[in-house]
Amino acid sequence: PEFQYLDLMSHILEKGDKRIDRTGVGTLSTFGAMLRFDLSDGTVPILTTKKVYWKLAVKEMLWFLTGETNIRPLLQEKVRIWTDWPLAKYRKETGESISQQDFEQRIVEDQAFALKWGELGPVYGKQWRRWQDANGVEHDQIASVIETLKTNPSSRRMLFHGWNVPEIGQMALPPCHMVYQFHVTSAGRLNMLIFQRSCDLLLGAPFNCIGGAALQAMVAQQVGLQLGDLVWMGGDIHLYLNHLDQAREQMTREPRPFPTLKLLRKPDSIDGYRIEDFEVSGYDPYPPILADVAV
Ligand code: THF
Repeated sequence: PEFQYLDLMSHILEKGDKRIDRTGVGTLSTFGAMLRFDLSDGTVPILTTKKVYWKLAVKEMLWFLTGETNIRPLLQEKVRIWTDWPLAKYRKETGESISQQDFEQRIVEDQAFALKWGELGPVYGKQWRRWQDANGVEHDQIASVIETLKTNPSSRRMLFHGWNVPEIGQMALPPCHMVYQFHVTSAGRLNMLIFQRSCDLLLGAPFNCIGGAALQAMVAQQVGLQLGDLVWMGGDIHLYLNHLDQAREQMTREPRPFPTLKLLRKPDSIDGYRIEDFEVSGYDPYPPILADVAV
């Protein structure tokens, strides 16, 4: 299972197309690939060839589900993976060379500052829970998917989408993992597919797969289905040029079995989950691999 990820990494290292990207860092990239994880045995795709802070990824998913688009609730939960974009904007617009830590502290302590500087625009949470149509009516795509899974599970229309064309320009970053589609087998297993248009294979993909698996587990529990496959599909999949040594290091490591994930409680709705409800067992990773995120 983890070999799929490492194979993709090795393919990009060997055959990746070298280009300058939006961030100016440069990437080796390939276009179009799929990973498939069978979750039916209770396993969860948390990479073992480096330590992945899986709680950060689950907390990020819970934050998306609240419909929030401000980084303040993330920082209150000690999740710092979204700070770079508001921080870059703050530094650019004020000319201040504030440290990441000081910026984060101000976001947490000063609500007015957070409102002004912690906002990412109408990103994931907004589109998932409150997609606004031309008449101003809001659509809760998550609630719709859950409703259809309960009432018409053979539907081929069970998906939610983050790519809201007229609002792309207001987003700090347009959605990378942009479509989630659900599918129920005749045996009552819930499959889920993530389509990701752009993927930072070293730093992003491990998080995106964990967040996806957590979402799939929550939805399955809510609608009373067993877990099936998590299918991840990528468009532009890349290794940043300052991640190549890390990728080579990771590929020298022999994968261990994936850990298992258990939900300890069944909340009344998809909105009731907390990080304490997620129990991961048997996670025995290699040491962390440090890398800078391209902004
Ligand atoms: N932009 C880029 N260039 N890469 C991404 O992965 C990415 N995301 C989100 C939005 N834009 C992106 C942000 N998600 C980390 C993980 C996920 C991120 C951003 C950063 C990261 O640095 N992870 C470290 C540890 C972090 C920590 O301990 O706080 C790691 O080693 O995993 C992909 O959705």
